[in-house]
Amino acid sequence: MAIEALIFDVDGTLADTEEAHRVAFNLAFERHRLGWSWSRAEYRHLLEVTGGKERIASYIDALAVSTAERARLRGLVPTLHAEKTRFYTAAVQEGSVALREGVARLIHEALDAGCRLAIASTTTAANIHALLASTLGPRGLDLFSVIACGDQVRAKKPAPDIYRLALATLGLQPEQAVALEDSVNGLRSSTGAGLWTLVTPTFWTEGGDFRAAGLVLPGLCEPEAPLTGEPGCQLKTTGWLRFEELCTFASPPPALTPLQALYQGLQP
Ligand code: XBP
Ligand code: MG
Repeated sequence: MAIEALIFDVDGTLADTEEAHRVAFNLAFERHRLGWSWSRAEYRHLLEVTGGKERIASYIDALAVSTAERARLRGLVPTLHAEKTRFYTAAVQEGSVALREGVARLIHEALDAGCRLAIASTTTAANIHALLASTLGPRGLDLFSVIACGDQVRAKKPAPDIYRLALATLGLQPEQAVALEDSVNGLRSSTGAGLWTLVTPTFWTEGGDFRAAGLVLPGLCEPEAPLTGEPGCQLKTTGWLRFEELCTFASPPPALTPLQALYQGLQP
């Protein structure tokens, strides 16, 4: 079945955003004089919880504080997260976050081939709009037919809900689309929705159990900076992943019947 849509995760897949998120969280904590500051190592662990509000709440639940203090801190979560989102979108709008290598190229190859684009992300619409506008220009948002994100679903990744919402809104079956992810939570979500998934891990997610992925690559890469050892290791034609080859991975041509194989073998 032909691939009719690419469904992109955002954080870690479209762009390596988690350092900017980490800094924004810490700025919000500082603004509220909480004395919290998430290190890179701590944040890498905290990323096991998807969703910024849920991440702050899980951090609070692990604090050694009284029940009353925990309740007070829990009451701050929406305000803290809104503040964090303001810091994050401001940083993105200043151009501090770039798309990962090969993402813009793959997006335009897919569009040129008549393939639609969608997003399935845990982050907020505000963050996505800021990122697409700052990296793909004022019409960046218009390149995507569907943006499924944040609180649109009750159960966030690794639940499959956000990918199911994206597929339903696209009007497609899982076999007609491909998911692109960076994390184990994301992979569990996309495969839970029945999607063949390409995983391109980052520092924040590398070393995860990606066995359910259809393909794992360090990145999409570019002609001028091809993947080491490619083509020939996993890729067949070029040292960067082209839309056409991605489709052959996700939706391989049907196996030849014995007669077809015989006939093909007879071709000069
Ligand atoms: C990754 C997440 C998000 C971001 C922070 O989302 O889990 O929570 O870490 O963004 P994705 P928010 O599904 O795009 O990988 O604070 O807006 O949640
Ligand atoms: Mg991600």
